[in-house]
Amino acid sequence: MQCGIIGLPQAGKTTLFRMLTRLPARESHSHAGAQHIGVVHVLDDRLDRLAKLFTPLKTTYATMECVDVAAIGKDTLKESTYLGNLRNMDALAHVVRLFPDESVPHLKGSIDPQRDISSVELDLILADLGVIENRLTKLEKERKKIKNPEFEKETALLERAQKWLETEKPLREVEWDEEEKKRLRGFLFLSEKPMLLVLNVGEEAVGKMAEVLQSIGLDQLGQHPNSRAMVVSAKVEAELAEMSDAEAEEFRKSYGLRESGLERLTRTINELLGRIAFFTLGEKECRAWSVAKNTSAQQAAGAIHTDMVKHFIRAEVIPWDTLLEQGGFPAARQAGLVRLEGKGYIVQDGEIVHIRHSG
Ligand SMILES: Nc1nc2c(ncn2[C@@H]2O[C@H](COP(=O)(O)OP(=O)(O)O)[C@@H](O)[C@H]2O)c(=O)[nH]1
Ligand SMILES: [Mg+2]
Repeated sequence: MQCGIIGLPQAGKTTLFRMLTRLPARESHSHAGAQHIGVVHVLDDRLDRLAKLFTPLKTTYATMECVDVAAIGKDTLKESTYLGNLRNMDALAHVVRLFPDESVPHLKGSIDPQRDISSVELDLILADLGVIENRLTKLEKERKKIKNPEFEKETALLERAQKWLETEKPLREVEWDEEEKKRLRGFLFLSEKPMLLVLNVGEEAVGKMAEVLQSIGLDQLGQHPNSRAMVVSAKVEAELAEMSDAEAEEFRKSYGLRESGLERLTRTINELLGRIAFFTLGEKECRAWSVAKNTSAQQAAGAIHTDMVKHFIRAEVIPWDTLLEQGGFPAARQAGLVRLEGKGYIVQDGEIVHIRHSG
């Protein structure tokens, strides 16, 4: 899973990236193709609580990759490496500047989140329109040479997408059927990717999600498909990342925050991408695994180790909170709360799944 951090210059992308990956400061981008890739741990309170029962040697969170791409703009969008990097992302996180700070100049001279959101969105839309135009031109030539119903279908679909984009709306808002989705997948359209708006606010607005969203007319965003928004102060989060856990928690409470920015961001992206987590627990390692929704027990075994798919016998399954209530496996087994499931069982978010396998 890869999430690309995009946005205008000086919006706080690199600050956010460093906070997420806990990497020290590094020099800025030399050219538009350059990007920093970092591994982000998907912190999970459920796993922390389970680990307390098992006191394992190691606790391993699921991970995702975040990529700090260069600032988006007319020039960068013409570079094929830059576009290629963006196209390969599973989701995009757009860092929007809301923090006022005289010492940090804004590219467009003023703080106007709605303008910046539309502007970045428009860049994505224009890049997609370019792809569609090229393909339609080629298709037209092909259609003159040979008759193929596939070409007709593709043309109709692309023309529909084109019309939509020309109204300056992103493709992620269109409801496609399964066949259309399949056809579109190969184009890696930028405006089709799930989008998280990361509203980077000043210290005074931390913890005021509803007010901030309302002030910029985004309170309806929750109803848009494939989009989410979160309010964060990259600067405050960067400070929090430097503190001890106890200190950070105290500090966070004073802002009325329950979770760190890292937790909120990874959780929201997983929601956007339809990912769930299951756990494996032992004395050596307690671990969270990230899989797509509707993953079967057998496929889940494959996430752990490819050999386990072939040798899958059954899975022992119990929800994380049930196991916690029981205080461990022996009691849970005795109470008959550990289920045995076959290979077709669909794993649910937060379940502990132990695979029984041969060989
Ligand atoms: N006051 C304030 N400054 C910030 C915040 N986030 C980033 N900055 C500053 O804004 C400047 C640009 O940040 P950076 O992360 O490099 O932006 P990028 O160009 O989007 O990667 C840096 O000087 C940061 O210290 C914030 O939340 N509050
Ligand atoms: Mg940067």
